[in-house]
Amino acid sequence: MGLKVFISGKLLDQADATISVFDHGLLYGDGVFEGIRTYGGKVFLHDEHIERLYESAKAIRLVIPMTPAAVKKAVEETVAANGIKDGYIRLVVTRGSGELGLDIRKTSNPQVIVIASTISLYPSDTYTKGMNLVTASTIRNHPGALSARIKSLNYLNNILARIEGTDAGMVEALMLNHKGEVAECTGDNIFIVKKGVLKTPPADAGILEGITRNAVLRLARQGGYPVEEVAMTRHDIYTADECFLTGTAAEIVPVVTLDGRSIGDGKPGSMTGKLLAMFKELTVKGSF
Ligand code: PXG
Repeated sequence: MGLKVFISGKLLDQADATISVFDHGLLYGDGVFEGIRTYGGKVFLHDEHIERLYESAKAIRLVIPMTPAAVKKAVEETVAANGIKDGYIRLVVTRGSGELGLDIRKTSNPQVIVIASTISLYPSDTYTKGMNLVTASTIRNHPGALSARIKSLNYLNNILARIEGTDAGMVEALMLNHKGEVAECTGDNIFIVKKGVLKTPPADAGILEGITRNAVLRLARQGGYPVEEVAMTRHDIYTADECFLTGTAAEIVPVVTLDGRSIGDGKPGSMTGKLLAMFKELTVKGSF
């Protein structure tokens, strides 16, 4: 049996869902993607993900050969064809196949791929007890070399940092930017709470501007909580009252230690809990 996978206009059996070894998505990591969740069969913050996909594609001069509305429909059809309720979607657009060489003019047929499946969360005690983090020595890509705001198929920067986290026995790792400031984790954005103010690094700190991050900022502002997008150092995290990560897969996960320093009272914080409750309500609604 297996899954039905959408590739460039067709829903194929998983075994038949293949692309060329000459696709530059494989040869050079040349392409863009989105990781999206479904709750109760509804695609969560669908428009936001589609918008970011097209912005990433624009930044790398990749013309997606479908309209945003058609991509949205393909995602919904793939979710329905697989009977996915609470699941995870991987939406990928590759550069297409071409000659061996970097020239994008010698490629054709960008492939639009939709995989609808499930995702394994962090262990459940991560959510109740909180997560431990270490800072990776691998810094985030210099924004002048490759903007972290592009969700590209080349994740080696993040993978190298994640390996350091894994070696330290952790499920995530903190990444700094080229200025030594806090950027984000390898697949999650980071927030702190200090004296009642919710803080997260700004979009220009060399981070992926996460959809979950933006949703949490919006929920906090709607709830009347003071919010700051501000540069921060590890010292700010060590001395914060609360810390948590956000991401499509992670949702909202409390962080209780960084580099062996206990954050706040070393337990998941109350503002983190409140934001998680608001976020859960939003997942039921499906959009703002
Ligand atoms: N930073 C980075 C580097 C990411 O890759 C986030 C932040 C959070 O962004 P969103 O938009 O998800 O709130 C991400 C997202 C996976 C996987 O398969 C990775 C992400 C999301 C979903 C699945 O490992 N990263």
